[in-house]
Amino acid sequence: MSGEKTRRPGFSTRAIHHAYDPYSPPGSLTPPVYMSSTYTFPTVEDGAARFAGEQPGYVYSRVGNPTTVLLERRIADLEGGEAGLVTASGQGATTSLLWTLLKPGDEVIADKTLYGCTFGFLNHGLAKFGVRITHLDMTDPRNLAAAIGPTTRIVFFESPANPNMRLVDIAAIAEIAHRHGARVVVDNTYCTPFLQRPLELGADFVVHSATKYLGGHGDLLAGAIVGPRDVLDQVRFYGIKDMTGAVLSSQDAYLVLRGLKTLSLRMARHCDNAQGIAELLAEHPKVEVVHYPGLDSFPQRELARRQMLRPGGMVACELKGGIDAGRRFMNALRLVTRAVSLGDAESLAQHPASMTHSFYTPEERRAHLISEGLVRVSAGLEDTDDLLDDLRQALEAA
Ligand code: 4LM
Repeated sequence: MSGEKTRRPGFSTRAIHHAYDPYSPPGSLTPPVYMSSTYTFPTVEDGAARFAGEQPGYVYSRVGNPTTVLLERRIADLEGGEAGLVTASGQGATTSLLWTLLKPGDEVIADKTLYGCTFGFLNHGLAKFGVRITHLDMTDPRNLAAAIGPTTRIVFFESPANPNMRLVDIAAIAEIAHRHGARVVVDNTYCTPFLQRPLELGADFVVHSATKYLGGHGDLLAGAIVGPRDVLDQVRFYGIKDMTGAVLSSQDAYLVLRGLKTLSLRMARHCDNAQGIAELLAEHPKVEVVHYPGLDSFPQRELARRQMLRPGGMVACELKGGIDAGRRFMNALRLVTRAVSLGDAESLAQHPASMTHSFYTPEERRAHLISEGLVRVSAGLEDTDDLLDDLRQALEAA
């Protein structure tokens, strides 16, 4: 039509509509869940052509299913990447990608603080097969510039880091890594593409635990990778098909598609609740320190403003009485629920040193900046006042 501009739809619209036509027969408003492990070939020749990649179409759900492919397209679109790939868990995303990209003799440089099982995979998994793992404090990009070498293939980090909320300057790290021919992988689980889009800042790959905010309801495990199509094809046809088999089921893919529809609304509420929680904790006499990018006291506040839309839904703190006070505090919680994981409707509290980061030895936790007394709270979607009342009474009991 004359004069009509084509404007790219906004984030929330794309999270609901991208890559699905509800008018396609039979006119189902929501996308169907394809529950089929395998697909038919009209002739042997057609089957051979599909296996050879010469004919479009599905062959077997370990390498693709229409429901999981829709989710892949939607997550890739939201992250601003060329292609997406979904996996059975966040762990499946990281392992499938790195098994594909690395070989013995390569080096991975990772930030000091990583989710416990990612740390375990690198140091107890990849290292066993001749990949060198180096941990650096990437909050200062100069540390990467000093350490990166000719065998460095991958630079890997989370921002904010789980559980201590340290931020990494994605653009600065990507610039250094690319100068040396290394690829940058960012675990964007804590932010989701609604709050932070690492590919737009120069990263090469994003990985997710879609178990968390993307799914959003604590009822599934899922993961995702976003990046260049040629590499993700290798991850699909080698990393997942042959190495990990970490395939997402179509039913769980459907649930993540459903979760994505409300992602922007939920993230806004998670951020509101986390800000309220962080401010309450910061003012409380029993609290030693609060780590939350939305507080003026947060040392990397300026970087948070630059690369995150809002400060996110995760808060970490330490009580004045150390881990004993932290245990009393967590055991006194009534509404905030004691559990690992994050990004659910329910607010969750956990103790990283004895739970999510117990894969590290106590010495490793010290070296990797994970304090024994740290308490982690995932702000849920409840009414802020109810959460604050619960935290206040638990702090009194601590
Ligand atoms: C937790 N986290 O912290 P699956 N990347 C990040 C994560 O936080 C996690 C994964 C990957 C927690 C689980 C118990 C930054 C998980 C791994 O759990 O495999 O979907 O994601 O509480």
